[in-house]
Amino acid sequence: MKTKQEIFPITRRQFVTSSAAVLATSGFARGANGANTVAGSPSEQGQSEGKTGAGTVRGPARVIIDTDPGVDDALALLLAMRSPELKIEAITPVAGNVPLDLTLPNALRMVEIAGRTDIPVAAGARAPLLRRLVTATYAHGENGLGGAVFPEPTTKPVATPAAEMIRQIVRRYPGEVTLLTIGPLTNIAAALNSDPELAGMVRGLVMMGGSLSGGNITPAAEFNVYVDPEAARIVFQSGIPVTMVGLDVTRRTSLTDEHVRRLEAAQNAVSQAAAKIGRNAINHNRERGYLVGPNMHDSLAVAGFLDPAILGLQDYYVDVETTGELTAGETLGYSPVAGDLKRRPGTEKEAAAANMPIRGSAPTLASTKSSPVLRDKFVPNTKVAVEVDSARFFDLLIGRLSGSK
Ligand SMILES: [Ca+2]
Repeated sequence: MKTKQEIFPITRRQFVTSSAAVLATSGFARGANGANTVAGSPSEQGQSEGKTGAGTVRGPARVIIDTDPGVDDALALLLAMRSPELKIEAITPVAGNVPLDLTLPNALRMVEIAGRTDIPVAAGARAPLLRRLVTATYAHGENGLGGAVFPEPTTKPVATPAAEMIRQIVRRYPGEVTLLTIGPLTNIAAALNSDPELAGMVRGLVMMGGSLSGGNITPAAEFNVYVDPEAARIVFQSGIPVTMVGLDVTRRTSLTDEHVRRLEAAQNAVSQAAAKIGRNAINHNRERGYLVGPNMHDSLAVAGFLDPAILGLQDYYVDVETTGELTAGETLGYSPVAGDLKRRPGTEKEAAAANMPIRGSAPTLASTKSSPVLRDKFVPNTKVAVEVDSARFFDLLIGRLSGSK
């Protein structure tokens, strides 16, 4: 297993020094496979080994945030805009939780609330690549913000469409830009489709999306991947180093009344807005009788990027079911160290090389394929978040939003 820090451009040292908070070394256990790398070396190594040879990146990490606000998107955007470790090159709303006619103004509202109208907001796709849009108003309310009402934004989006904006920014800074994707992956897939060389220039992609432990819109699929499974598949198969922050960890990030009280107590615009959205979302969930949530899925992906100690990661080969009648959007994770074909410690490498084929469905009689084997050996394409330090996450989220960290 490789460790998470390699994929994160922000080193621990940068994080600690750029944060007002003094962060104690995480004491939380990493589990049996838990390679919790000591602060410093791996991430700094990863930093200097940028895959395009762009060299060591100094200062804030360049990111593009692709988003469908969305209750948890709104808080994730506010968190990101309050984080000096990030240089947000653009925000690119996409249709998802609610239609683009709402996600776009909601993103602009967040930019205005955070006083960050310097960040370009570029309108993205109105619909998935091949499917009709399915929204999640059941979870996010009709306006996407849990019913929390804010004034119409006066800021306008830039003229460039999102996919083209993503393409231009990645090309401007080859090897430097990390895509933080917290919505369906339509915009990213469109950008990759428009430029075959683009994937090789992206530093990494940290997504909120997917699950190896069941879905939240169908028993199989997590919402973001469900909405546009074809786009997600393009991303997983693109060669971009992907970090998947899925339901396996995000369902352990339930926002509580106490969190909202702490936000309400802080007297600043970001904190007050976050509290209002959080309060509405909690009430929305209560009224509908949900047992859990609202989970701060998207904020966890951003926070895990800011502070790698929040997540424990494991290497997987991940692919997406796109043709299932009941299962489209399911993410499948193959690994020689997980599941029923798990190998003895020390033998994973041989297993991966020799006898861990990536296997799909058995061929049908009508099919021209004769074998179910898709790949004859295990090659990881994704680091999947399998562990989370929820307390550390909420310390960062509430701390940043309330202005105390
Ligand atoms: Ca989202």
